[in-house]
Amino acid sequence: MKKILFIYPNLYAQIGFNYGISYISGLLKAHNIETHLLNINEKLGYPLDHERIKRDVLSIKPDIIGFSVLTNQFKYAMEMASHIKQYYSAPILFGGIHPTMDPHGTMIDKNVDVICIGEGEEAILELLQKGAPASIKNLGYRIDDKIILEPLRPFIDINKLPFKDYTIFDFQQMIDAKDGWVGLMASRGCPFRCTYCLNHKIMKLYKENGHLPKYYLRRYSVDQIIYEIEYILKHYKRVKMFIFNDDIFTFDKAWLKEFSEKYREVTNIGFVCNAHARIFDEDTAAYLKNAGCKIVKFGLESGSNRIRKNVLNRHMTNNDIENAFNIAHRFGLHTSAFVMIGLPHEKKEDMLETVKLLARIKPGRFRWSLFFPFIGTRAYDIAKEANQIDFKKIQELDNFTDDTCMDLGEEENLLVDKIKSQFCLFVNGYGNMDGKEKYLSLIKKIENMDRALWGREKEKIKAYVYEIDKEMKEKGLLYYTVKYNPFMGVRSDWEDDSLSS
Ligand code: B12
Repeated sequence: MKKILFIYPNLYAQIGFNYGISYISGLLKAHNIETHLLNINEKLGYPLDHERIKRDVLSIKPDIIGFSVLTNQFKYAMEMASHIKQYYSAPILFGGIHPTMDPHGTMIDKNVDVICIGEGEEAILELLQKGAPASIKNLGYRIDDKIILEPLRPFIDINKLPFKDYTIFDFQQMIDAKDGWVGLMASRGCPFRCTYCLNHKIMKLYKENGHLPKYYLRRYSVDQIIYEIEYILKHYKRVKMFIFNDDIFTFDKAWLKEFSEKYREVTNIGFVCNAHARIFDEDTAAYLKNAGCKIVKFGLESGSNRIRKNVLNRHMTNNDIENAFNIAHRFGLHTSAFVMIGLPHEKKEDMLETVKLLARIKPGRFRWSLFFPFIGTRAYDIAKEANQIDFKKIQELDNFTDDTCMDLGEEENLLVDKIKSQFCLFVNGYGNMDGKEKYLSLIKKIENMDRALWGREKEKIKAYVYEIDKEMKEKGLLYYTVKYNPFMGVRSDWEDDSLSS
């Protein structure tokens, strides 16, 4: 029986269930292929330990080793591949989003024998059945020094795939490590083409191979998702929350209506999902509320229409955004807003428009990230053309929450650091929140600080803000404060700590 060993580098970043590996493993097992996984994650007890990996590889003796690689993890995948090549000769294959976004960049590394571009289920099955990559669609390989990229096959019919293989992961360990939060995906794809995301690139790649983008957005039937939820609740314990990672869970209203009726019948565990401000109405809010949605998340990304339009290719007005949040709040839904700072071409006034928009819509919580130029995306090209990427720093970052690799100029870089460190303060000060005066006077002081003074004062200011927040809490006034993780601001009137992640 053929045997594959998957390796999933997930180091120094958010713990995650890799849906891609679980779908592929489900299909391979259905074809009597043995699958194994090394989930390299220091938080789950498997740090980057090459000796341990060597012991596992030599005891499993796979016919092929398949890495699932995101861009932030590429450097670790390459490091592991170079170590493995010293003691094991089986072909090494890199699949996942990074090789899809940068196939040639991935093949530069001679330790990578084969790459998979796009969806891997059928390609990897064919490779394990045939034994060599030539003429297998979606694969890339080398002949002598020449890199050959085979054309892409159509998007897979996800409703025909065998059930996901949950057993390849220590899934109960992951549930407990994520405090009972379980990720699900009810669809693949997104109709929008935001420049910082992967979807526009995937659609372009498949279109260049004759596969129309309209076939990209696919959804599982409601019954399939309900079956999966029942499977998880039957086989695993301590599940507190389901989180749908679909780009837009609310895209199809008929589907959502059916889901909202059937979901309540199988569980009263809450769920979290992504919606879209331009396609969010009262029906959608009602279906979510009825189904037991605990948090509905919206991508705002920037409060500047100039940046949204010219840099992010996101066509919505602040009005669209405010309407969506008002509807959600009217239906008693807890909202979450995603925003980014340090965006290409972003100026002080753009960053403050993001702060002011948050202060106006008053989401239940907001989560900020530092723009990361992912290779292969349009936003990467925009940032590169503007000479705003620090290419040394980009290699060092493991996620897009700790630090930025963008260089927007000294004044903007300093403001990015100030807002990143005191996002809640800026929203509290720029909004018509209860204690705005105190917050605003502090903001004005901060805005006038040069980098040296800011560096000296940063920690003192943290302590001072803590004192103001405490006072606000005692008076029962409304303000935002950092909660659950260091890049999330939560409204002070939000009490339900079960929604921690
Ligand atoms: C689910 C999800 C997560 C999950 C799990 C991620 C994972 N797979 O590792 C969690 C919540 C943990 C997560 C965390 C993060 N994520 Co995330 N996440 C997603 C999301 C929403 C869906 C990905 C997915 O599961 N798709 C469905 C599956 C079936 O498709 P797939 O993963 O692409 O797998 C298919 C192919 O790629 C291929 N394939 C995949 N692996 C392999 C392996 C082999 C051997 C082969 C042959 C083929 C193959 O076949 C699979 C089946 O067809 C995407 C957005 C999106 N729409 O894609 C962002 C995304 C993948 N995340 C992203 C990022 C940046 C992160 C974080 C760094 C964010 C942070 N917090 O800082 C962390 C880091 C996690 C890490 N691993 O280090 C970026 C990645 C960009 C890039 N170029 O790398 C994306 C694309 C978001 C974006 N819009 O840019 N994420």
